[in-house]
Amino acid sequence: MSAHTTALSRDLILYTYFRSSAAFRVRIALNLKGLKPEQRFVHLLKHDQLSDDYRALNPQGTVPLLLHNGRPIGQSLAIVEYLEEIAPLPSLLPPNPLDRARARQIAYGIACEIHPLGNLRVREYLTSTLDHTERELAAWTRHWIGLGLAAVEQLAGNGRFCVNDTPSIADICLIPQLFNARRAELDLSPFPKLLRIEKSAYELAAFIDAQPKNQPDAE
Ligand SMILES: N[C@@H](CCC(=O)N[C@@H](CS)C(=O)NCC(=O)O)C(=O)O
Repeated sequence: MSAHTTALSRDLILYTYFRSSAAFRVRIALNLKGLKPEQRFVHLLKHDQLSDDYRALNPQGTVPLLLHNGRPIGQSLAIVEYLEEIAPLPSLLPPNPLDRARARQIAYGIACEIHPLGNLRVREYLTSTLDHTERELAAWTRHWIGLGLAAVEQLAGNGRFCVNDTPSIADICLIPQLFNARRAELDLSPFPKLLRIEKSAYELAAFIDAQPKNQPDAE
């Protein structure tokens, strides 16, 4: 860690949950930038995210949340873009504007189109309020992840990562979404490019160390 990242890390606190794929994104970004904030754990299944104390920090009641000198920032992609501004290197956005746009297109496609449909509160509403069965829930989950990943398979390039050969915001979103896809037992064989990118990602400590199973609150 450089003197800058050591000093900056001391000012940061990450609210996280090991299995949260949105928090997984931020953990990858922090690792790529060499930042090691204090972590505070929000147990989603115990609904810690809905407590008054937590909602006072993040009215959206979701993880991740980053505190910088006590100032809260919610939404994983807002956090990643903030990290990019306060610790620009290595950049998580490709240098070429068209490549940047593609990286953002993939990232938003995952974070805005795929992920929300499988979120805990959506799942709880489907089963508890609308009385859908676990089987229907599994079909719902696989349907939306599969549809979204099919588009990402088309959008990804032929390099080691989604856009060229360097990890970007696109890979930061893709790798956690593939983790969710595996949990949902989705067949990933129709997505050879995505599997190749996943292999490249897990050659890097930044991605390995951010995995749910490697978190202190993992169960
Ligand atoms: N778009 C948000 C999504 C955050 C989010 O939904 N996080 C999930 C965990 S992956 C969560 O906290 N869910 C709590 C709930 O649904 O009650 C982001 O990117 O930060």
